[in-house]
Amino acid sequence: MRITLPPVAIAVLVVCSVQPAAAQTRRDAAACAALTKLQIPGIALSITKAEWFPEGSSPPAGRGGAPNPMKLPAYCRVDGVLDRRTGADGKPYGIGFALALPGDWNGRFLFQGGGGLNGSVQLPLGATAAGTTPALLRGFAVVSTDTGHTGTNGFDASFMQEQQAALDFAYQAVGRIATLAKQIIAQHYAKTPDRSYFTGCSTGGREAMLMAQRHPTFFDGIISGAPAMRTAYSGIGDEWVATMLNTVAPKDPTGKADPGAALSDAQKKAVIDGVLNACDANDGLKDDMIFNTKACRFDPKVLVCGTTKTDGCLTMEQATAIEKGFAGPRDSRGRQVYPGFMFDTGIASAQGIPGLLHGGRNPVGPPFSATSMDVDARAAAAAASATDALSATASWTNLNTFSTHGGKLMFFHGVSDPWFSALDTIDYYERMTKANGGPEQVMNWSRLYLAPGVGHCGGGPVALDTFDMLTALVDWVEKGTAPASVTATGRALPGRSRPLCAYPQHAHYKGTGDTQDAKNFECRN
Ligand SMILES: [Ca+2]
Repeated sequence: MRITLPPVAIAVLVVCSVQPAAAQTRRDAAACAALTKLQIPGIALSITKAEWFPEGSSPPAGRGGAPNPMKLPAYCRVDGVLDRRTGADGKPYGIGFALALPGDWNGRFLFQGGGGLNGSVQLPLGATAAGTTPALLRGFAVVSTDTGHTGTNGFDASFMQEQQAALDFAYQAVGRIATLAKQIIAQHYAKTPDRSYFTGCSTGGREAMLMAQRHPTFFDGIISGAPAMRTAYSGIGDEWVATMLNTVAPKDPTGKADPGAALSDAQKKAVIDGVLNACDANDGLKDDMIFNTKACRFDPKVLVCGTTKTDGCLTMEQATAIEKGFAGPRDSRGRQVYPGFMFDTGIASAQGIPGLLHGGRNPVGPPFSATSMDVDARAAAAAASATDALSATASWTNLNTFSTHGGKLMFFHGVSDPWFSALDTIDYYERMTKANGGPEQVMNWSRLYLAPGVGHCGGGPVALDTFDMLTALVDWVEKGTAPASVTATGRALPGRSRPLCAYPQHAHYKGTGDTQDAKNFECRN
């Protein structure tokens, strides 16, 4: 029997077939499923899963999940392993990754850098320096990777004993996953990405630098936050501050320092008040935020107890310990082994990795309890560290292929970061600037933004740690609009906004207008 559709039904069918939303969703869900069979010639690739999530799904919270509750757009999540193998230690290895392919793709690719020692595949979202709208929600295709090993937590270093796994973490995996992700994107959308971006903080910030340094044409725009660029040396810098404070901490009967007890809460508060007293107003406004870091000079000795002892006053020994600790370690020839740390409002923070005034705290291990340090021996060990030699990004400064290719590179660093000193990132930025033709040239493609009060990649009691650097980067890459400043807000200070200015400039209050509003501040030298 022949069925003849009435004209109305035909019209409806035609309308349905050109409805972009419905057609798009169906096509993407089917295309998503097809990715399970994806093979790329010459690559040992296993796709373990390709799952379609309709619009409105909630990502998991917690470690590796979303930073805030949010609804995701429709997307395809592809999970896979590159180079699955049995390691020299008999354990299974491979470079795990997850790639989020939005149903409504904006033509851009974003690589989400890792954290700590990696070892797990985090939710591919692209939330770093993206303000309140992660890249996936904007329509970017986003990839994340474990960089070649699985760890029991973010700091499981056992993989370092396996040669290829160590190489993968040090520098190899990110480049390979970048290439692979672009290939999968090209297969899925039948089109290569128009633009490629990389964002990351800490280890992700180091990986961001790796990309600019070792794969100068892979990415058009890169954001590197608080880069873990030479951990053998930052470890010395962290322990140095703790060691100096331990010299004035109470000791147990065996003479061992009680880590973290060097200063009372009242003394920590007195130090913060003293820092604010010396430095807060230098940016034109007393607002508990120190933007003019260059002009900040604080001498802890001003807090030494006088004839009338107050709760927060310091002994001369305590003041000296703080001063020496923050000045950073020097070897016996007087050479600075790691820069010191800046005096800022977050140095007594109890959030996340505790601030430096907490003394014995160690970002990744048991508290430091030593009361002395052989800086020469430690510096020699750092210089001999093969891991540091292979993974560090502090030395390489020639980025002329990257910049000639049109690449833009933005750095950010919290001034109160207790793990990696913002001064070390400033030092790299200045060396890199010098090596690439000076500030006038380099400001055309690379800028550094310091975030006062902000701890390691975020947090802090007086911090504006939410900023949309990703939009600024995209505009710089795609429209040529260089970002003089990026506006920052934060949950710690509702209603307040400030510009983060490109180093060496800082945000300065203009003298009139609402002191909460970023528009009443300007970038000054
Ligand atoms: Ca201020």
